[in-house]
Amino acid sequence: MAIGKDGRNPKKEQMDSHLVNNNMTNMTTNQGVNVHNNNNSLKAGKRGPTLLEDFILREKIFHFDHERIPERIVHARGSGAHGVFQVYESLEKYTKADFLQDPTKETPVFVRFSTVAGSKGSTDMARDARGFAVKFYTDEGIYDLVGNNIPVFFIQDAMNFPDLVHAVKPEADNEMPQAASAHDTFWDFVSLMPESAHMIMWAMSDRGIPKSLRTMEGFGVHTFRLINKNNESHFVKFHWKPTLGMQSVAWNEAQKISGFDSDYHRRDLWENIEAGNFPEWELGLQIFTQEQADNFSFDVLDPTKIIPEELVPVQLVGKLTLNRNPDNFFAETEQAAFHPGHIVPGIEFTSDPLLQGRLFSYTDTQLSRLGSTNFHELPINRSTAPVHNNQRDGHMRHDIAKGKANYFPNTLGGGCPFHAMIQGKGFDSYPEETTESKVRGRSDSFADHFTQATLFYNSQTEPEKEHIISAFSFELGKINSVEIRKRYLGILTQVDQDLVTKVAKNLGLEVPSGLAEETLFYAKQNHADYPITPKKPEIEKSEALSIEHKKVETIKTRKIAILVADGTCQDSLDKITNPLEEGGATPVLIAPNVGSITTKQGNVLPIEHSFLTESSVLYDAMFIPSGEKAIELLNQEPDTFQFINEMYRHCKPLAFGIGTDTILDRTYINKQEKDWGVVIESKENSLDMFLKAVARHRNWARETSRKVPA
Ligand code: HDE
Repeated sequence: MAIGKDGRNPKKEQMDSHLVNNNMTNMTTNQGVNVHNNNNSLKAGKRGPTLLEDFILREKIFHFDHERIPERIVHARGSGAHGVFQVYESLEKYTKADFLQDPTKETPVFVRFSTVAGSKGSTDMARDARGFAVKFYTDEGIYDLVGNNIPVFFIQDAMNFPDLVHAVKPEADNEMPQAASAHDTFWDFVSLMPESAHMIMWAMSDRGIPKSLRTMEGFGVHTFRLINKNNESHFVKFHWKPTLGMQSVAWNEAQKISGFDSDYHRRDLWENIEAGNFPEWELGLQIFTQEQADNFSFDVLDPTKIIPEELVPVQLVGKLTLNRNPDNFFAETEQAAFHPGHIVPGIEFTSDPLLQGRLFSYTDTQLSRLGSTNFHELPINRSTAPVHNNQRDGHMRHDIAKGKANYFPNTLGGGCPFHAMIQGKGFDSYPEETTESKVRGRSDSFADHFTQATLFYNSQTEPEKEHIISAFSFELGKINSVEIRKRYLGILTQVDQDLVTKVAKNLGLEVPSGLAEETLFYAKQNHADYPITPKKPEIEKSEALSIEHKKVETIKTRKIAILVADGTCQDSLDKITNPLEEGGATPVLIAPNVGSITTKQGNVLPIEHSFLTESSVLYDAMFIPSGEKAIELLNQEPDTFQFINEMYRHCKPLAFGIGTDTILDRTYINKQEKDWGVVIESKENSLDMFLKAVARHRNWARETSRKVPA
């Protein structure tokens, strides 16, 4: 059933059977009646009233009136793609899950990425966590790994989820702001919930503004279990590691991208898949035992904690490749229904109280969104493994169940469908012991809220720390309540002294002596002895937590703006664009206007992008080729300087061909300063220097050494 050696993809075949192609067809009503005039309604005379009997008009308007369904309450804004997953080696030692056994087997997948807080039409570039939901169509049924790009969560118990979401969504009275956490209700809530401190550190870091969906990590967040054939259990944390490494943008850039192209991430994903640059992630597992878990300084059931990679290394066990865009956004991406409770034999839950709450929510929410308990029959949600049971009827039932016997046990249906009786088949829950009394409360092993927030901060490079300081200063600076600002500074006093001092300075406030009274009041409701003395952490720093430390230097799929005009020198242009293309980057010509330019050598080059339609923030690097006339023309364009200065401000590589000094001298760039990201063509190795700079990408040092306005 999974993709076989013959290349057949059962999920694609299943979906293809629902495709509708209008090519060379007559227009019909939904009842299949041919329509001969789709422009005019039926009237009593050409200037008379429309007739109620016009069933063609009525049907068309009726359908249109109901085209919208409710958007997801969270993760409304999303983009999806199809692909495959393949394991490197059998994981039978740990799990009996069929799709993790055979390295020759490809399992079809559908992945949906999302922001969390914004509405369906909101910007991709909000500072937010990103959803990373993977649906595996396995031979044993659907497995959904519904994760985020941040490995921890704001809260520890599902009970707080509706409050968290109410607080971060636009405010209740005026529905502002859209897709942003920089407002009073959010910071009011998190300032009273110190358990959110660790996740807030991640959200305020560059992880909150990924460059693309292709360059972010994914995490299952909770601790899950893997169960093998002998019914032995190991704990597991799931990771997705992008093969292009992680990349993020600068906050000033993110805000501008939102204006220039609010579909920035969606477009990037779509265009790269269309171009054959298939995004890839390796599946990473942190596998550990009960004994290891018992000895950690934190509780593995607490979703606000990571397991540092130094304690349990991430084993890379397989690859996810996205290789096909959906045919129809609504039918596939919008109607996809994920659920952490969709598991297959060999993978199980733990008692993480956040996960337990999720197990109710995800089926329930599909009812208000998709309108029927039969949402599993929609093509994107259908299992490729056969489905047989006695669940029947309901709105929009598609399957036509044969026979009389719709109950179990029965004899009239020959006892079918049977229990899966063959040993090892069928889902059988791991017999975890549960002996404690019922209690509405929280374990004190969840009470250390700051050690890992500090670990995260300590693990960042200096520029990354500066970005976190700026992000807090921006977000807290945007809120109206000074009381809330002060209260949040109280939380930061527990994370890092330098961090709180710098943020307080930016807010014009004193550093408080510790947690605010209100914070303590609420925290004590969960832990009477709050704040507790934390256990000594195993490590103080983890390089895996820093994007800069883990970045992969590559020019693959980078977009390079080439500023050209009539008279651009073709040789100078080719010298850069050819090696860029060979390395997998995309050079894009940008000129004062669209249409075409004529090069110095007389070639006519088509121009699809101008300063009017493009902005520097949509590109990774830029180059201005030689050519006297072109340089003169570009010198007359104020946008040339806006483009260069902004590129420079966002710490990206810039290269200048011979003779471009008259442009360079009018920018904020100082030619005398040493900067590996500014390459002025003069030496033999300029090309190599530029390619290397594009691969290294951001010279964050500029943010402190040479601040420029743009
Ligand atoms: Fe979700 N979450 N969530 N969540 N979540 C939804 O389900 C919920 C949580 C995540 O692309 C909803 O179908 C509760 C953690 C993703 O369609 C809803 C709690 C993580 C997506 C819901 C959490 C996630 C959702 C809204 C706390 C990371 C988008 C629409 C108890 C591991 C999936 C929907 C997609 C979507 C509930 C916490 C990830 C309402 C109650 C932690 C990626 O059911």
